[in-house]
Amino acid sequence: MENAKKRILSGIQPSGDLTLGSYLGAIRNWAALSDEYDCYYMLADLHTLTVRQVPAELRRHTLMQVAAYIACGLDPEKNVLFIQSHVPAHAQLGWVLDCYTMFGELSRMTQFKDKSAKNADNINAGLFTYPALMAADILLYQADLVPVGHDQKQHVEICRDIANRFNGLYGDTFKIPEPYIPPVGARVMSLTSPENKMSKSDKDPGGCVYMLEKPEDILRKFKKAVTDSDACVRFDPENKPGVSNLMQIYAAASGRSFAAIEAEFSGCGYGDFKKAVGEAVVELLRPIREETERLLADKAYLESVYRSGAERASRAAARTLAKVYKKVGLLAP
Ligand code: ATP
Ligand code: LTN
Repeated sequence: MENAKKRILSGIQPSGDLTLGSYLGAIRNWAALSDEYDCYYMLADLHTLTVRQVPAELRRHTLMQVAAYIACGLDPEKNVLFIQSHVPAHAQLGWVLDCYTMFGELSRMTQFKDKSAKNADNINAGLFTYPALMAADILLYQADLVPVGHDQKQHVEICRDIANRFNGLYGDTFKIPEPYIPPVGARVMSLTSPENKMSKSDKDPGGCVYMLEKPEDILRKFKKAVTDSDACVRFDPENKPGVSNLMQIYAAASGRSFAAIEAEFSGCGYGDFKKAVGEAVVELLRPIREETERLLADKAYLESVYRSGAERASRAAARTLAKVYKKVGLLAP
């Protein structure tokens, strides 16, 4: 067998500055998987075009995200790090899969409903067919596992449905992937509106902690985080969403259990608790920020990483695309 390791693919859109949610919900878990699996981690830049981007900002975010991936511990030798638009097979398979994805199933996607409500003046076809392109991302690499946060589970499920439909029509073509949702950090919520996910495109930057943010700004945001009026540090997401979110963040940043956190702050006000969470996050992010800044000063190195990533990814993707083109009856060039 060519490669006995199971394969992983995942990606993040370079649609803004990465957040604590991107780190705890995604990248940190990716790094932990790189020894055991054959990993492909991409920057989903084509997906960002579903929402209007400022071109120069998109370029800046993309480069910064390459640096951040490496700074978070993704070794470019052990992992294939690449930019989606550098591997044309994504757009090519995306088109084919558009034709095997139903209007009805796309209409049920929560992210489509959320994003069309937020961008009512730009409900474009790409926003609607987004999951078919994401399915192409995954299926091109015959991925076994797709590590994502909770909000992306539905997209992995539709990817499985599309793959099963295609396999049913043409025989075994795609590996059916499984979502992999990490137990800790799968849902980091906004600090100002804890019922919403912390999201890099959030209009309220106060709710969001950015991975490259200065320590004093991080501490200030935690100080202002929304809690409740009962002054008791207890895990109860239903009735105490703000405090429970802070506990999840603290648990993920410090490795402490919820019971240990409750004991540590029993009888204290929220002030001490928020300060401790803020400080733990500052220490968690400090080495990442410093390393990202160092890498951003070395553009030639970053370029060599994403170029070699695109070459390696293209080789794997080309095999699946050729198989699909042949199966659907496109004449070989
Ligand atoms: P956007 O605001 O552009 O939609 P986002 O910040 O919500 O972006 P994505 O790029 O959609 O983040 O997500 C990248 C990965 O990180 C996905 O696997 C997603 O599930 C995970 N992720 C993002 N935000 C969080 C969060 N707040 N908690 C846990 N996981 C998250
Ligand atoms: N839709 C994802 C980003 C994404 C992705 C993927 C994740 C694009 N393609 C393939 C996993 C696998 C998002 O918005 N977070």
